[in-house]
Amino acid sequence: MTHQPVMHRVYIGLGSNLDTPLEQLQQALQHLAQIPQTTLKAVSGFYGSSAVGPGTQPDYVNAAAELHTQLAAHVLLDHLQAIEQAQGRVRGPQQWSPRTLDLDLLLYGDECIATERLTVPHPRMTERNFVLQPLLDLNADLRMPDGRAVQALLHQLPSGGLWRL
Ligand code: A4P
Ligand code: MG
Repeated sequence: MTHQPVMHRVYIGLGSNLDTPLEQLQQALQHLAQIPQTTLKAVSGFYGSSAVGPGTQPDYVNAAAELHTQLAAHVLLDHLQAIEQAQGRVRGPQQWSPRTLDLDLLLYGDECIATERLTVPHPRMTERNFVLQPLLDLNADLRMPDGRAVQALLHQLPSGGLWRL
């Protein structure tokens, strides 16, 4: 008997606000395309965004990518973190500090995951226009696992601090 591999549709949020952010994202997309058992299907537009976080920080560049993968969510997270490391991410003591590259696993099919290492959907995505707008570029009909439309969630957020590059 042959087993059909299970393919998961996954959305990744990309962000950078250090060391030529646009180039960081372009390099990250090349790395995403090389993850085993995974296909990079589509990439959103690139957006500039005002930093959410402590102190005065450089603006971010944000985007989103759609992957199709056979990897388990935690294995995919291992790959995302390896890419962050390869691109010089230094994890400071403070959350939301500036970074060369942040790769967030936003959605993994319709699954809800809550482990020590991984929370999916990403817990802050619905509060962030710099996450939701790129997702809508990829799929205007996208819904959260609980059925809420991403388009409607974006309409509820303030629209400032985000511009198309
Ligand atoms: N982790 C749990 N769930 C996930 C997930 N779904 N995807 C864990 C990725 N990682 C997940 O992340 C901390 C830990 O979260 C990881 O070890 C992983 O096991 P991190 O990347 O080391 O730390 P962080 O990114 O500083 O913290 P956090 O809380 O993930 O921050 P966010 O929510 O990612 O926010 N402003 C603008 N304009 N644009 C941005 O992109 N990004 C952030 C980071 C803040 N402000 C921003 C932006
Ligand atoms: Mg993060």
